[in-house]
Amino acid sequence: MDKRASGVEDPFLSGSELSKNENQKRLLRVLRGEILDPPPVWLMRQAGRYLDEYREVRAQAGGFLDLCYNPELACEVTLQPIRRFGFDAAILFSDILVVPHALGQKVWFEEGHGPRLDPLRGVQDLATLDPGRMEERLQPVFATVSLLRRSLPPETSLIGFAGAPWTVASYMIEGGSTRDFFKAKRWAYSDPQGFSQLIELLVDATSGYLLAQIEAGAEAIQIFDSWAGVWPEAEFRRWCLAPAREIIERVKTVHPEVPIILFPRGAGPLYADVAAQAGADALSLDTTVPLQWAAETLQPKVALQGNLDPAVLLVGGKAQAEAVERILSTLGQGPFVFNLGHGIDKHTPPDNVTRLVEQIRAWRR
Ligand code: 1CP
Repeated sequence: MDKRASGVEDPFLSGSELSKNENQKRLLRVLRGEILDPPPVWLMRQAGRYLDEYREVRAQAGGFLDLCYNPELACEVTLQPIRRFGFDAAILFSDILVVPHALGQKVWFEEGHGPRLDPLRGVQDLATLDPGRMEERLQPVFATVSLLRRSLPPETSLIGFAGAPWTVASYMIEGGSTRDFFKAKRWAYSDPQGFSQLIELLVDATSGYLLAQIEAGAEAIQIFDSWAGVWPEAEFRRWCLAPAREIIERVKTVHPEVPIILFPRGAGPLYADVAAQAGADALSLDTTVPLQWAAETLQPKVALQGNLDPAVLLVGGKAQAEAVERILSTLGQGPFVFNLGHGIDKHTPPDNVTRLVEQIRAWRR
């Protein structure tokens, strides 16, 4: 039987029987190309400040990086949204910026300002990075992953993640968040050879980091290229698509069984090239990607994930129910994971998330 057309789950398997075989976990089944009815659901940034219980642990941890490097507390905040909402997947609690931090760059988080880094100014600063000690510095993250594998409900998949080279490089060069990416782009346009050394260093670091997460127990991987959408086509292919393809190939060479989700946010029509060329099992769609186009152009090649506007969750009610139904009725006909088009906002009322999960679980094709 064509696995893409297999439809509704076997009604004779109870939840506990399903969980005996982890190949039966609902997220993993969809990432391998099955259509599930209703689709699995998790939300980007599902652990975070919109939850009172997160804010409590966050205050207890000290700094944000202290939370990322404390396996017990990082495990606890990863589990909070699973307990509250029963999502089909948990995503490791960490941040994309632990990679530059573990490479030896100074990284800190300022209340109200987001991330800060001591910026790289050019190719001469690459010598200040120390990839040799990265894995050792990231041991607490791998400890969190193992702890999570032992703590999660048997039906919940564990997603590991990393930032894509371009997105991580942008923070390393800009020294924090930016609107225009001019420092990073100036480097890339004026010294593409030097810039490609940084990207290659990050391809190596990220591949190793993801493989170590898998070895610690991550069952699926998401690569976040949150700022992919700021480049013209040629630079998108060179600095976003090619490095993602390289990382995916390296991870798949060692662990072909672990599905990989790629989030090239803002790629627009280039999502089609990413679907055809990156080697990812699934693409996470940002909020602007047209649903029917994605269903026709992308979904025959890869599973899709997305793409509710996080702002809709601020509002709830009828606006939310209608937006969710549009996504389900279009993308739910193929291999699909319900998610947002970007991270959840800290002002989101948790009750709207409860309604969201109820609506998805009640939906049938
Ligand atoms: O004070 C706090 O509690 C800090 C808020 C916060 C949180 C909850 C930050 C700082 N990072 C995180 C966790 C996080 N970040 C997770 C794991 C939790 C989960 O998803 O449940 C993940 C997957 C990320 C990934 C991340 N960090 C991305 C890619 C996804 C995206 O949203 O685009 C990016 C760009 C970052 C950088 C970063 N770290 C933190 C902030 C506020 C930012 C974004 C800054 C910016 O917009 O430029």
